[in-house]
Amino acid sequence: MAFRKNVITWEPRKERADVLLVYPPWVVLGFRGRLQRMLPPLGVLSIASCLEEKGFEVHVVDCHAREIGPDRFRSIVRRLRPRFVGISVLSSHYVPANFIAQISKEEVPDTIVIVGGVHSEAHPEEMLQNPSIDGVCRGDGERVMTEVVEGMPWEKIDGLSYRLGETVQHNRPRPVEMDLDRYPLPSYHLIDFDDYFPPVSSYKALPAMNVLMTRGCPGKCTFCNSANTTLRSRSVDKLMELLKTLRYEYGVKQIYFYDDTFTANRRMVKEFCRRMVEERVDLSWICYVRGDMFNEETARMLSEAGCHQVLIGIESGSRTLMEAIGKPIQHEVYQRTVALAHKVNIEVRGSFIIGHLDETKETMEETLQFAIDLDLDLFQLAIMTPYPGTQMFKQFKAEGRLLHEEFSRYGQNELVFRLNHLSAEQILRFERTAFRKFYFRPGAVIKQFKRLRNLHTLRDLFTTFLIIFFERFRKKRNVAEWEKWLEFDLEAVLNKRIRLPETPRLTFEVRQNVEEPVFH
Ligand code: B12
Ligand code: SF4
Repeated sequence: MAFRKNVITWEPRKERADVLLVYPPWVVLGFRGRLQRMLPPLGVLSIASCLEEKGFEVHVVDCHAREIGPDRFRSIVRRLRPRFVGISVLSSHYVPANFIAQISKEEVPDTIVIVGGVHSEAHPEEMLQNPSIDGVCRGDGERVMTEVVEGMPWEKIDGLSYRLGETVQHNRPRPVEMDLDRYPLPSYHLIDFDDYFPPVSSYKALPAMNVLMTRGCPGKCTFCNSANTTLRSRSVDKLMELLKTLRYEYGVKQIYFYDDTFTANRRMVKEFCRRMVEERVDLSWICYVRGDMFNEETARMLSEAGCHQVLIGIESGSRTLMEAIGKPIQHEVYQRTVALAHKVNIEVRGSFIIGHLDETKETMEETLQFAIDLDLDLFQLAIMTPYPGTQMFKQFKAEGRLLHEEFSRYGQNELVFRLNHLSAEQILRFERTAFRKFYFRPGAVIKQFKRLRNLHTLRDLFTTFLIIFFERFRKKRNVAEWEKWLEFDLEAVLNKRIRLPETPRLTFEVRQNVEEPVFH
């Protein structure tokens, strides 16, 4: 059976393209970054589909996945001459995103540049200090971007921030869209599936693609942008339609659910799993779950419907530290969850964080020991990073704990704030040895060999080994061109007369259903 293959040319169909949507590169990769591979940016594809529904010509450039440097990006903009450029910004994209805006304006001076995404909406004033950025979208971008491109007067666009002289105008917040079916399905046809690959050890079959059923999370974790954001979802009907398109038109065999907490809405999960079984959609899939949102019934349903791995943010082995970050889930709950998953042949990837404010040598050892005792299949370790938009960022900034605000270095592989008891060196040293201690135990080695299913998993295992032991592996790429993204002298272009707010903003202020607008 021949499946659909998208061919991306970046040639405008008319004299100039209507919209260019850009996903910036995340350049500071470091040790863990080299293990991280990407699936498409779903926010960008969702905005694209809303614009296409209105008849606009949209192009997507994923600088990260395609490893596009500034020179190549410049030539793409020159060719497309877009009327509008939209840029998605996470904190780690901060410098390249500003550079992308500047290149776009240099090449097409009359283009309108809008940015969105969790970093921009937490720091709209900072983004608007760059004269090449015209507007900031706060919250979902589907409607905001469409209204901008349709030419609606800016003062009428809810959720938009922009410059008025040297002040920043924040329009009213846009009510959170509760029914995600009101957004068309993402425009997967705008990307080349060959550019994407799921993370190491996260798939059973290939090709793989990512999908969202819900957005938002009821959790209250102080380090997470999704904390307290309103949970909303697509209908199971629409989700099934999407999965069948990916399976039977594109030949996708593996799905990676990007929902913050896939099992948060039990009723939907039940309905979805029932439909997967009844309609015999042969896809294997994985999802994120919260340790305390998983019971025996859920485990069984997920497994029958094709789920073969769950990723759980366990975070720490220390109860005190867990309480401090707003995730007071007991050890016993995690033990039960892992056992339930294993009982139905679902693998568990446990994700942990070290470098908590009150971390000590003992608590780091507790964390590693807890991971080992849980008998996890896969182990992930990150260094605590307070991201803009989180409670933790707000608190640490107020306490003067942040060592710097160079957001390109907020990649969870270095320490960016002052701890109470340990130095950065102590954290990094522990991080290096933790991987070896976890994976090079006889039980863990046997587990990894048992996981080998095909050439891909063998290659994954080999790559991981090289990185853990030699830290030498580097993807083939034009490194010099790629690293040029960070050479941009952002400070030189920023207009510092635009004042920044005294208190940092929180993500849930824009992603939570609130009666009173918070942004005025
Ligand atoms: C899946 C996921 C991943 C995947 C894939 C990421 C990807 N590029 O899609 C993987 C595992 C690879 C990953 C990696 C990382 N991730 Co991640 N990830 C997520 C997660 C759980 C879902 C992303 C998603 O698909 N969201 C759903 C879409 C629909 O929402 P969205 O992207 O925000 O887009 C909407 C709006 O923001 C807005 N919008 C976005 N862009 C634009 C552009 C314009 C023009 C407009 C108008 C609007 C707009 O409109 C969109 C549609 O409504 C989010 C949490 C979350 N819920 O978003 C964390 C999250 C984005 N990740 C985060 C982090 C920190 C990282 C890493 C740095 C971690 C690390 N060191 O490994 C890397 C960075 C990778 C990178 N640079 O892309 C943080 C970002 C924090 C921050 N302030 O930057 C988040 C928010 C989680 C958290 N800690 O709270 N991640
Ligand atoms: S860490 Fe997980 S559970 Fe906590 S708020 Fe974020 S997505 Fe929700």
